[in-house]
Amino acid sequence: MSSIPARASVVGAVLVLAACGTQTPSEESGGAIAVSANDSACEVAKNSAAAGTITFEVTNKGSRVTEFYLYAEGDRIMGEVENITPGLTRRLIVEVSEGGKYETACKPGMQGKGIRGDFTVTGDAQKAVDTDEKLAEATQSYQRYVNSQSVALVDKTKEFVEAVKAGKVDEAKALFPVARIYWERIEPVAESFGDIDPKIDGREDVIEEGMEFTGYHRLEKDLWVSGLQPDSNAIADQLMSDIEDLAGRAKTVELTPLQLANGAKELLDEVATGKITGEEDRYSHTDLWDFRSNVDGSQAAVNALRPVIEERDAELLTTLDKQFAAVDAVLEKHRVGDGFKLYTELTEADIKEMAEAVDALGEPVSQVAEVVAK
Ligand SMILES: [Cu+2]
Repeated sequence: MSSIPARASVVGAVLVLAACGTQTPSEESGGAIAVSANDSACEVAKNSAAAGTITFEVTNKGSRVTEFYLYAEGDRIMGEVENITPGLTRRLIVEVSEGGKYETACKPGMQGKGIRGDFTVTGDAQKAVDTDEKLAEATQSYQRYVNSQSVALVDKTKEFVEAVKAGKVDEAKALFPVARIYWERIEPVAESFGDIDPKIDGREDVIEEGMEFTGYHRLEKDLWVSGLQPDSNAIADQLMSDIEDLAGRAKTVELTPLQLANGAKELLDEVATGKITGEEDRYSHTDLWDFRSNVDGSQAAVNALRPVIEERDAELLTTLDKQFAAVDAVLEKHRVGDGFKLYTELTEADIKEMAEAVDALGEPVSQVAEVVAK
């Protein structure tokens, strides 16, 4: 998850993700809206835009890693770019077909609610999926993926939660990374629903943000560090109901093709900031399971868009396939049986190699949104 401080700088794995600010804004979009972000300000050059495809070009002029978000009501994420390191410019392309009130946010240090600003979208626009059959098919195909993953997520989380509640610690520990596979594959979808993500996947750091520490990672801490607590069962029940809530909403979610493209990139940013650093599963060290799942989810979104990318930029598709295969090769080196080595068993060289492969994949994946918005 992304609203929680990620230790982007530990173990020397500071990743400089490829800048996509070198590309020129598409003519049709009437140019990008410049966003100047620093450690205490988030200046958005225009606070309104016509409905349709909206492009933001975010430059981090501060000293901390930042993120940029466009929110709809209820903090539903319309789009986000993460991991914007100081000096970097990155673009966010979103499709907003409904006029109304939205909010922009920069999150210096990648934490908290961020520096918010009002953003108005005027008029209404036709949805891309209503005018382009290939884009419509892409979103339907991804929708099927989300549905199948949510079904497995509910099943596996139920097994995990039952083991916790029965006090079967070893069984619960074995099920923890398995249940999370389905969660990590579709996490950007959860983020599009608003505040559900921190409840399910927040780290202990959420306490500093005034939230309760619940969900998978709270149970992870109980299982690996503190032992089951008097309220572990209640936390387990809550996790189960949050997951069921998510799965229910996932059935009817309507994603735009750009959300697929942005989600594919977000998942890789999650790998860079959360998994390669060992930050996410800090008690169990099962980060490579999450890593694998984030890459799977990213590839599923790219695969759904495949016919569109192939038609518009066949060369990009070749590069994507090559870089996904390269990440697979690096990751599979650390496979042990059905699972993976623990994060603590990796050498610095292993981590560096993984970071570089993810970095090299992030570059072409960040171009998918440009191609989809064409
Ligand atoms: Cu996560």
